[in-house]
Amino acid sequence: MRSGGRGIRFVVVTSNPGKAREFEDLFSRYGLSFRVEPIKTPEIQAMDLRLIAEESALYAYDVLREPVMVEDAGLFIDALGGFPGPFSSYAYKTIGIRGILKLMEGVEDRRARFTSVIAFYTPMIGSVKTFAGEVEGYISYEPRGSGGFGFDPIFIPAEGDGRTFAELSMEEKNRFSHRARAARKFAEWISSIEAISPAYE
Ligand code: ITT
Repeated sequence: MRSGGRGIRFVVVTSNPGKAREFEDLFSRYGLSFRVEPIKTPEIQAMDLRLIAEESALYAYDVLREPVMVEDAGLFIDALGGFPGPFSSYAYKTIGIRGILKLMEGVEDRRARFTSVIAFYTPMIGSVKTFAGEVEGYISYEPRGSGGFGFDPIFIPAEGDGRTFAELSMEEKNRFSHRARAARKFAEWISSIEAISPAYE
């Protein structure tokens, strides 16, 4: 449980502890008031991360009846036509990192990007609000590093120094990751809500 003073109190709903840790670090700079609920929200089958995140937020609100924030993220690989993209969670659980590297064998074009869409909902704001973030990079030829989670050992951010996300500290990853970019937009917005509507809480 975190408590702070800015914006409205909300719940970060994610079953992924790696994500939760990154959000805690990212939001700590904003003094937001939130807690994490390790609930797995069902993900609808859709090609659009925004749509998936919106539906997950509505589901999470139905369960918790408090302001909720969820995130849907995905790894999009150019040479694979954007796969695994919205199916990243499924691909990670089934073929995993090794399977992705296998699909990339002999492929020279290693370009890829991570996308994050954060969706926030409470009935007071009317409809679900979303915030997106992206980071460009490359798929490595072998897994490297033990930090982070998911596909981090095979993703080399273009803005970095050649290390994979899993070779960076969380603080380094949080400087320019897809999640950091979406989280900063969300944090700025939710911090400002109080200013617009002081009676909001
Ligand atoms: P929740 O939906 O409960 O939040 P999840 O792990 O299923 O947890 P996503 O559907 O958003 O989350 O993520 C899809 C997959 O993409 C996830 O399983 C990871 O393997 C991968 N992924 C997402 N963000 C990542 C990141 O920052 N680094 C590495 N892999 C990531």
